[in-house]
Formats: sequence, structure tokens, C-alpha cells
Amino acid sequence: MSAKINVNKLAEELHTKHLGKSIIFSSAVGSTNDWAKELAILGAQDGTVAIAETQTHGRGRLNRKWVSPRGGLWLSLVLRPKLRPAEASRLVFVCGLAVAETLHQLYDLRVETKWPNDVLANGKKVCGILAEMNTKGEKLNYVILGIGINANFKVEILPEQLLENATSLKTELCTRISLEQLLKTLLERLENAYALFMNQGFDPILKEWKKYASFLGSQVEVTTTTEKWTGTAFDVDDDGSLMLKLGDETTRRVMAGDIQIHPNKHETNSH
Ligand code: BT5
Repeated sequence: MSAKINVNKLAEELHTKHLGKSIIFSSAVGSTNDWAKELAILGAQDGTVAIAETQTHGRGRLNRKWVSPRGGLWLSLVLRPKLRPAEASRLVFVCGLAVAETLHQLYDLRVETKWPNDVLANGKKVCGILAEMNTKGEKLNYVILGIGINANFKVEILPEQLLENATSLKTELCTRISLEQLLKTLLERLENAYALFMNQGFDPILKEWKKYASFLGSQVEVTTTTEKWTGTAFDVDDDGSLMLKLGDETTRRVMAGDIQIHPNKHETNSH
């Protein structure tokens, strides 16, 4: 089975109104987020999808490297929502929910959302999301929503330092999956979640996202660019910040950072 996506087959089967109505595919690019940004500047319509078989310079947050071998699903969407920049930052959660629902629907896996931008399968990172926006003052021009899913490769091909926290669908399911089916379901779920967000706001999205967020209630270590805390992750607030209760019972609101879940305090949920 090829690592390429049969875009014609997908287009015939895709039941979306606008996401993925225009899909472009490349065997290799630097980063699909950069590619989608170029397309957005050239006027690409809302919902355009750029997919690559491999990325030579896949990126995570803070310019961290995202390793993108053949067999993964590496894509970016061009979105042009009528939102303020602060509201648009919540699209990471809209997307995380859509990925979690997709993996839950298609495969028999324990799926979790992990603050702020990860989706885990059986406790390990299987997907990362990178939302980047272009603004002019208070006006949002476009958002590039990048999604990376470790799909049809064994996790062992990733660099050794990632193996403790990462997994792939092939490793968890012991079989290859259909990239077309994964992408089709993902775009359909994302279109639903995106419409819910645009019509009813962030509350219903956050409520659903939290159903997958098994880390809530756990002891976590939070790292920001300047600080590090240990405490109980007791909530995610309606602006997307992590709410942390520290040992001295004070609370901290964390807008951006990474969490490491304390292994002994990690509880599982029903997904
Ligand atoms: C992310 O950043 O998790 C966002 C990843 C977004 C990737 C997609 S692929 C399509 C689009 N085009 C791009 O260039 N990017 C997007 P962050 O939370 O900062 O996590 C980055 C960290 O994840 C790295 O520092 C590594 O520790 C780890 N990592 C790198 N590659 C990985 C992989 N394939 N699977 C799991 N973990 C990985």
C-alpha cells in the first residue's frame, strides 16, 4: 500500500461542505504549514487542505522539530474565520476534539486530549497540532491549522528520545490503516466541530474536549518558557488556559506551556 493519498478517491467520498473542497498533495515539502501559508497569501479559499507525504522541516510550537516520515498524515488547513485573534487561538481545541473523535470512532484505542495541543493513543502522543495565525491589528486574516498524525509507520523509526512519549497508529493497532478513511473522517469531524464553535462559541467544544481530557485531576509538571510548576491540573478555563492548584493551595492560570503527567497519578477514562 502506498503512503500517498488517493486524492481523487477521497474527493468522491468526502461529505463536507467546504473543508477539503480543494486538496493539494505533494510527496515532500519543508512544512505543510509554510506551504499553506503561501497558498493563503495567494488567496486560497477557506478550507483548502495541503498534504505532504513527508516534511523535511516539520515544526511544532516554539520552532521545535516535528519528525515527519513517510506513512504519517501531515496536513495543514487554510481557515478564514470571522473571529478576533484571541478567539481564533481556541481553534487548537476545536481541532484536538475533532482528532480525538476521529480516532475514537475509527479505531479501538484509548484516546485522550492533552493540554494544550496533543492527542494521545493509549497514553502516548499520536498527534500534534500547530495553529498559526496572521493578523493585522485586531483583524484576523487567516489561520493555518497544522495537524500531524503518526499513522502508517512503526514508532521505532522515530528518534530514540521521542519513544518514551510517542506512538503511532500502526504500533498501537498492529496494522496499517487507510489514510483516505482517516483524512475523510477527520475533515468531516473537523467541519462539524468548527461549525459548532462558530455558531455556539467555545463552551460546547471545551465541554466535549474535557470528556477526553483524562489528565484533569492529575498531578502534573508544567513548563513554560520561563517557569516550572508542579501541581494538580484541575481545569481548563474558558479562554483555554490550564488551571493549576499548587501544593500551597494557591491556583495558577497557565496560558501556554507543556505538561508532563505524573505517572503514578495518571488516571484513565472511558475512551
Ligand atoms: C506539536 O508541537 O505537537 C505540533 C506538531 C504539529 C505538526 C504538524 S504536521 C503538519 C503541520 N506542518 C508542520 O510543520 N507542523 C504541523 P509541540 O507541542 O511543540 O511538540 C513538539 C515536540 O513533539 C517535539 O519537541 C518532540 O519532542 C515531539 N515530537 C516531534 N516529532 C514527533 C512525532 N512525530 N510524534 C510524536 N512526538 C513528536
